[in-house]
Amino acid sequence: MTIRPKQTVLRLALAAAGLGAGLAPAQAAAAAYYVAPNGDDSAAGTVAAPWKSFAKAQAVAVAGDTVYFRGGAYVYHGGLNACASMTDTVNVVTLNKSGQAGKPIRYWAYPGETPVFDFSQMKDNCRVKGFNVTGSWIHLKGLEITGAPQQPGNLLNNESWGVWNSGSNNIYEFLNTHHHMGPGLFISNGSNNLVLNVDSHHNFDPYSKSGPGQNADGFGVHAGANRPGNVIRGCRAWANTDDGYDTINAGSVVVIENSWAWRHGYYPDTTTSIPAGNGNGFKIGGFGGDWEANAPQHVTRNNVAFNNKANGFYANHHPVASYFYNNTSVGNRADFNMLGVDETGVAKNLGILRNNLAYTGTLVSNIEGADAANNSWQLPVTLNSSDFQSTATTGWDAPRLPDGSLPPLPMFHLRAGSDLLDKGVDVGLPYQGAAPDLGAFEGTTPLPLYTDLTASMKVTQSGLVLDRASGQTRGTVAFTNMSSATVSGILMFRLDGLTSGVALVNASGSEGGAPTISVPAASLAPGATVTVTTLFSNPARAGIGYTPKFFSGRL
Ligand SMILES: [Ca+2]
Ligand SMILES: [Ca+2]
Ligand SMILES: [Ca+2]
Repeated sequence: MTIRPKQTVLRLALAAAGLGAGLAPAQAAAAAYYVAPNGDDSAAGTVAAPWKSFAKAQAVAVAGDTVYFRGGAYVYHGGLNACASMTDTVNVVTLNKSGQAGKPIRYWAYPGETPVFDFSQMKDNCRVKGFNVTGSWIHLKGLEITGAPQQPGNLLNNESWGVWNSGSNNIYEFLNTHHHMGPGLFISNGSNNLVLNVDSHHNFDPYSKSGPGQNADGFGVHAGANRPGNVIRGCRAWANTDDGYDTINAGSVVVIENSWAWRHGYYPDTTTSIPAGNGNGFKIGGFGGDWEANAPQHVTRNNVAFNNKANGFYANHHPVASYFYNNTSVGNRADFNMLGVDETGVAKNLGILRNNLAYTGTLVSNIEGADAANNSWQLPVTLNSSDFQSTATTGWDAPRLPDGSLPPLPMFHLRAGSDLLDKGVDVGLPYQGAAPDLGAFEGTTPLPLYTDLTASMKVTQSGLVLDRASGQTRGTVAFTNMSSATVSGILMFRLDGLTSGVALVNASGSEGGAPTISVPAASLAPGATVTVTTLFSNPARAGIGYTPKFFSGRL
């Protein structure tokens, strides 16, 4: 039997007296509204009586407000407008109402739940924008977005889009955008947009007129001149048929950092090349081979690309040298390809490369003449698997941490004793020790590879008891191994989504904002139980809720 614990709230029978005393005088408080798949747009929009549609939420919410979407499927069968022709575009969720500076309109997943916006059932016979964000100061967080379709038999268009943006100052955070017939997230225009901790994967446009797979990038940023400040950070792109990240035709600087890209240019989840799919991890700039004046020097740093069909990092005929700092590129056809173009349209190698690490595959291509120094291929270092804590190319799609940040994985982190340590030069990025290391990850702190074994555990939580003397609340959580295999390694209990204001007093560590407790057992045989004590401080006397997760880690 497998028991998967859900969010559990253990409520204490505490008097609510005193709550609210001492609050500041009434001010124009931001409102919170709620939407649920089984809601009703004529309801009050409260947690008890949620609305049903995004459109209703947008009609009511104003700058500073937050709309929470409950978990479950929001399935769309048509767009807001009809296809005027087979080459028209229909929008499904249009966000055209802006927030204000410091007061965005937030459309967030309800804590601990996953709302899924599913466009795959649409039959509109033209292009589709799943999310059409034309407003500004909008913050989307925690949403899963999938299935923006093309229609079989209509080969008159190129891509549809999962999320399409033309506004500014928007935040796209902790989204999972996937299985679109076109890019997962596409910044067509606008400035100062932040794409933070977003996953974009398995996007494949089979019915594009330019060829199947030619247009499905994980992320595209293509805003024109005078559109500064677009940033991609902490993102992952994989198994998209075209490129992972693409900034072709971007007329302003795009910063891409702390992001990963793998397995582009193939039919998703295969190593079968899709001929029209370009297959670069990071395609940085370019204007279709043309030289253009005032081209931006993009910034690409602390990223990882591996096992892409074409290049890990590619200058794509860009007219000026972009910055490539502290990237790790492994097993690509060229790990770094700096093919640029000069004013006369002749190929010229362009790029400013420092502290990059290229390992296996073709290390460099079109590098002669580029401004490259202190990269692994230029230094008297010896690269082999013993430089790394792990060279695994699977497991990179591990679940994100509760706050949306990337999972801490050991892959391509350096091992103590590696000759790649401190071999870099100072490029203004933080570093440890005498000098920056080569590659995307600084330092040698060992990272366990954790496996989530929660599904194998029966979890039994006791009631919580308040100790009036200490003011602390005590409980126990018992984990019973329901699988037929012994569980061993570094056993860890993580409390995801702990109620705000509540602290775990006896935490032994934390990950991504979630406290952890070391499980007091070296192994757990089938049927065996281990009991962990929890101790909370709860000054606001809220109900204490969290999702228990059980992990086994290996160094
Ligand atoms: Ca592309
Ligand atoms: Ca070495
Ligand atoms: Ca260092």
